[in-house]
Formats: sequence, structure tokens, C-alpha cells
Amino acid sequence: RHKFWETQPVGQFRDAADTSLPDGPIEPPTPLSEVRADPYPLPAAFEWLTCDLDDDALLADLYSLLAHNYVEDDENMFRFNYSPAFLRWALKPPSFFRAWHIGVRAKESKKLVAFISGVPARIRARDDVVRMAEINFLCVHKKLRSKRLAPVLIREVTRRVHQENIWQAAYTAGVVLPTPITTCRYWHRSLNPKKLIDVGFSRLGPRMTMSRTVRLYKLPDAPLTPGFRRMELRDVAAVTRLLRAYLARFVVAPDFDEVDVEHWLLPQEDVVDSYLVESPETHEVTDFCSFYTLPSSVLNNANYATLKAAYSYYNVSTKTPLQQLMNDALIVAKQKNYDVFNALDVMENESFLKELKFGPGDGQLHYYLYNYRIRNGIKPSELGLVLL
Ligand code: MYA
Ligand code: JJ1
Repeated sequence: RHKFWETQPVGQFRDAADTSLPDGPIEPPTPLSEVRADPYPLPAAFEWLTCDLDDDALLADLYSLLAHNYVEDDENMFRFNYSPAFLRWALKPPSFFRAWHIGVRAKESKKLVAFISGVPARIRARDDVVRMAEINFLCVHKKLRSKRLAPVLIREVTRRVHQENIWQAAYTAGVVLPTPITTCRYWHRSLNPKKLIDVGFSRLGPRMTMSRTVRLYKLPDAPLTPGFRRMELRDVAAVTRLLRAYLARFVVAPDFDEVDVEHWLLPQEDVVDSYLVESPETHEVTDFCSFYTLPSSVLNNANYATLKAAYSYYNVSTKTPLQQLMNDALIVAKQKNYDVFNALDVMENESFLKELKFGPGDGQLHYYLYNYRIRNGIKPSELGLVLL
């Protein structure tokens, strides 16, 4: 059934019942001298292109490939529209490898027709901190689908990750592959219900009018928690301490240091937003919340071209109740003109979703590890990892 995935060191569906297999790497590393030295062959009309994302023209080509060919919802009404600034942020973390930004272009026209990327990360699984690649932005142009190009891209990124002596990876997908470590649900909190209904993202509830719906989702004009403010560079150490202590509670989570926190969590306009609570008395940082900006193109709508969506990222509460903290996150997202605030049911998110009027979406997100077994998988609430 899975001609490609059956050949890969991932949990196979047929092993699901076998509880004797241990947690940890599925196969051992091979000597670097045995890692294939040259790129996998592509069909004759195409060539590999290692992408330089500092090149604005190349970044614009990648943006356009994804804006027209990346992930859509099940009814093809919306398509993710990652901004160029977001792509640069997502693909150039500390110690990134340029060789892991892999394009395929047509030899003749030089048009970019496919892409896959990896970035390095330290990810902890139970008590094992593992160097991994986070694989994302796998995309094949709509006109080249179902020609088995995706397995070539995956093999090539795997080869280039192996060349750095890294043997594990983490990735997410909307489709079921062998074998998810967990399956998460998307939840959505309307901020601009009228627009969401107009574009078909949500529907008017039974026995609801537009004006009752608008009232239902109304939020205060400014955050309510005293000491709630935007994160700044001087907060990196305090946020790192909070986040490390919090993520230690989950079975699978990133192992962030201060360098990572500065990259992944310091606010960048229309890319990532982070807020914290600084105690007005002690000036201690006690709580933290963050979201990233991922608009979606609205396909086939006469009135609107894009939906502005915020996605819940990492949140930590030690003093302010999580529900109150996330209510303030909704308030600042509303102030900044987001149409919807999305969250997965990971970490402790279940504790506020219903109370803050999030509703379940029709999309799921499956999480995977490559060459690392986690027997029986985990629950979404045991997962402390958010991929972009
Ligand atoms: S998830 C986002 C993926 N992108 C999209 O959904 C955008 C829109 N779709 C497309 O661009 C294409 O449909 C794609 C497939 C490119 C997805 N992950 O070439 P094909 C398998 C993994 O004929 P196409 C993200 O970015 C499929 O089961 N495998 O198909 C994370 C089949 O294999 P098998 C997938 O539709 C990516 C084979 O591909 C996915 O033209 C993580 C068919 O190939 C998918 N999302 O192209 C990648 N979709 O026969 C894995 C289909 O066995 C990383 N397939 O069932 C693994 C770790 C690597 C590093 C390891 C380091 C140590
Ligand atoms: O956004 C998603 N679904 C929306 C729109 C559905 C449109 C018709 N299919 C949705 N809306 C309902 C919201 C409503 C608001 C009021 C309260 C009740 C709920 O459900 C879904 C997620 O739910 N998104 C997708 O399907 C996009 C793809 C998701 C898989 C992502 C793969 C990631 C790639 C790896 O990086």
C-alpha cells in the first residue's frame, strides 16, 4: 500500500501490535563514508537547486511556488500563504544548513517546481535528547503531481541530513502515513466572525443571527492581566528558564536554549508574536504566550483574498491561569486585526479551548518521527512540540 514508506525506517503499521520493540532509534547510524555522495537522479528535464534564501528573487520564487501549490483544506477553499519573511525565519534558525533548502527546477525555463526543507533541532523524546532535522514545506507543483517526485525529494533531504551525521527527523502532515506518534485536532476561535462566515470558513450556528454571533465573540479592547506586555530581547533568559521548565513535562518536546529562544520567540512583525506577564511588584516573568502568523489565501471569493490567522505556539503559565493568559492572547490578536486564532489540542490547550469559545475544525495534524520509535505513541496532551 505504501511502496515508498514501506522501505523507510519508520514505525510500520504491521509492527503496531509488537510491544517487544524498544523505544529509540529504529536503525543505527552508518559510517559517513557510506552515505551516498551524489544527489539522487531526477527526471531528465529537472535539476537540483540548493536555495539561498538571502537571495530575494529566489525567496520570491519559493513564496510563489508555495502560495500556488502548498497545503489546502479538504474542500479546496483555502490555501496556506506563508509570507517571505516567515519562510526566512522558519528556514534560517541558529546553525541552519543551506544544503537542506532543496529546490527542483526545470532545466530549460529555470522555473522552481518543487521544494523540501530541513532545519536542525534538538528534540527530547522521554529522557533522550536527539539531534534531528525538522522537515517542512514539501511541495510539488500541481502539474507534476503523482509522478513519484515526493519520494525523490524525501530521499535527497535524508541524504543531506545524514551528511551532517544526523539520523532522526520530526515532521507533520495532514495525511496518514506509517506511523503517527500522535494525531492532533485543529481548533478555531473566531475573531472576525462576519468575514469568516462570508468566506465560508465558518457557518452561522443554528438559531443564531449575525448580530448575536458578533456579540458572542466580542473581546475587550486591551489585555486584562496587569503586567502583560510584549517580549523584548532583555527577556530571553527569563523566557528560556520558564519554557525549559515547562517543556520538561512533555514526552516529546524541543530542547530550547537561549539562542533558540531568541530566534524562535523574539517578536517579529507579522511572523511571530510573544507576550509575557512581568509581576508589577517583583518584576519577575511568571507567564508567557506566543503565536505565529500564517495567512491563508481564500480561493474563489469575490470579496476577500486572504484570511489573517494566528496559530498558538508555546505558552507557559505559572501564576496567571492559562485560560486568562490565552484570553489576553486573543485580545491582542483581535487588536492586530487577525480574523481567527487557531490552536492544536497539544500540551495543556484542552484546558482553555472550549471555555474561550474555540470550536473543533475539520482538519487533523499527524506528527511523525523518522528512525525513532515511540511504542504505542503518545496523547496530544503529552506532546510539547509545535512545528510551523
Ligand atoms: S507536510 C506538507 C506536504 N505538502 C503538501 O501537502 C502540499 C500539497 N501537496 C503536494 O505538494 C504533493 O501532493 C506532495 C506529494 C509533495 C505532498 N509527507 O510524488 P508522489 C507520499 C510524506 O507521487 P505527490 C510536510 O511538508 C505518499 O504516501 N510523504 O505524490 C512534511 C506516497 O508514498 P507511498 C507523503 O502528491 C513532509 C508518495 O509520497 C506526503 O505528487 C515530511 C507519492 O509521491 C507527505 N505530506 O507529492 C516528508 N504526501 O507510496 C517526510 C504524500 O509510500 C520526511 N506522500 O504511500 C521524512 C524525514 C526525512 C529526513 C530524515 C533525516 C534522517
Ligand atoms: O482550517 C481548517 N478548517 C476550517 C475551514 C473549513 C473549510 C471547509 N473545509 C474549519 N472551520 C470551522 C471553524 C469553526 C469556527 C467557529 C467554531 C467552530 C469551528 O474547520 C482546517 C483545520 O481545521 N485546516 C486545514 O484543513 C488545512 C490543512 C491542515 C493540515 C495541515 C498539514 C500541515 C503541513 C505540515 O507542515
